[in-house]
Amino acid sequence: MTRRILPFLAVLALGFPAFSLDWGGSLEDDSSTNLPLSKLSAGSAVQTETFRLWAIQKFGSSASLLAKANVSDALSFTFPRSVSNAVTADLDAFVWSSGGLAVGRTTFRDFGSTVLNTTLDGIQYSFGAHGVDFNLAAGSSALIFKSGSTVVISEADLNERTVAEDWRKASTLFAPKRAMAYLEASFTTLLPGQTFQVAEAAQFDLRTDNIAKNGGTHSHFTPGGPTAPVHMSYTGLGVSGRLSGPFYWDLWSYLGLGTSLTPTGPYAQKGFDPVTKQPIPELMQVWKTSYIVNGIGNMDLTLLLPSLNDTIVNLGIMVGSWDPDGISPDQNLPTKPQGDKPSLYTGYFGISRTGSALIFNPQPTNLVITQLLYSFKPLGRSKSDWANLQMATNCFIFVRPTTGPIAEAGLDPSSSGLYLGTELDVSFLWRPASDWGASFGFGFLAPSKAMTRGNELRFQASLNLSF
Ligand SMILES: [Ca+2]
Repeated sequence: MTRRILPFLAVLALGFPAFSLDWGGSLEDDSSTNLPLSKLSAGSAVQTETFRLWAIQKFGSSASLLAKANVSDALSFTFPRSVSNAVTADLDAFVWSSGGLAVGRTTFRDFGSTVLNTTLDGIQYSFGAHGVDFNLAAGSSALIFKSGSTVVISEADLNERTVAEDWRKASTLFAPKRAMAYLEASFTTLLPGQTFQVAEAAQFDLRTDNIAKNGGTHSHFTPGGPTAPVHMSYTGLGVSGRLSGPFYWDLWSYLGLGTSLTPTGPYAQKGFDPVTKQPIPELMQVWKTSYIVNGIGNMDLTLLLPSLNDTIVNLGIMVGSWDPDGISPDQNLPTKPQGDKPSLYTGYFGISRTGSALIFNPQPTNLVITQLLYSFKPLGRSKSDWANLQMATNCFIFVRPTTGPIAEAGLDPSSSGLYLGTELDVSFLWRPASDWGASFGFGFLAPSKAMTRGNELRFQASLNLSF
């Protein structure tokens, strides 16, 4: 619900004139409890309070400036009695838009919302010509807080996340800087009811400090040395639309090509010679250019029955490519055996990370994730506020196409099982009025014997108040 009466404080904070400014906010309490059933004492709980504020200022008939910010406090409990607290704040949007042009901070998404789905500062422009809709975007992650960034590609991204944020030290707040670009063309008139899409998404590592260079030396034993840059380009194709009657489909895939560096050549085990008692000198390895070829494919079949209590049934299958040696560019591991030939990386990773299950959310690397969703409004015909209670059941089945590793801990390395587990999530969402809503959900994960983790249960409840 929006408010047009503007309190004095918000005028000061945002500096906008009071007329034609719309603003609102929300307070959300979210509690979740994770319980490994074989060892309840290893359970954990998180209670998060999030305060969101948004404002939109209109200029004339088509231009507007939108600002969105959030402050969040997460209180984590690990049984039996360890408590930690983390406060984060972020500017989620600050974007001026007019017609098809948007300039500023906003969400950048590819047509499958999987390879690229993150907040960036930049420019987006969409326009249509001769039955083709174009969407062009370019942005930078240089000023995005790492706490809110979904981009984890290189070793530098992982290292940055281990550095505690300190508000007095700007360098600890931001994720490694990157430039990203996205081009998309949608053809809507080739076949009736069908949209064909081609897209190109790219990201370039723009770090200058502590970055490895082709031919540079690498010490296997000294941490904190230069790490490899990762540059990627993804080319996508998609088709979506109505198949027949209430049946819809959405099919897309991406081929990723990129470059990185791998430490190559032999290195001595650092230590002492047992005979001479002298330290064995470390042989430095040499960084060499290495290549990345990966891919992801997705198919969704959807049944939409709005007249039958808003029933939605969706079958989704996502497949991500794998790597026979399981090494990814974020590890910067030397070639095995320690030869001169740099690694070829073939496991899937996107520009941003993805996930949708409540408990088990591995990146789709060396995985086939099958998802069956059934959603409806059980009391949809009721005349009361309960009419918009929505229930959604999600079943996920995780299978790896090869016996190699996946992009998630908890796999038994000695197991050759391909089936990894099933998760069932059930959620209820109720928004009786525009200014408040509540949700409750639970998930049950049953991993297979190929996983070292046992059955897990998770509960999640949230209450949202809008003003
Ligand atoms: Ca490889």
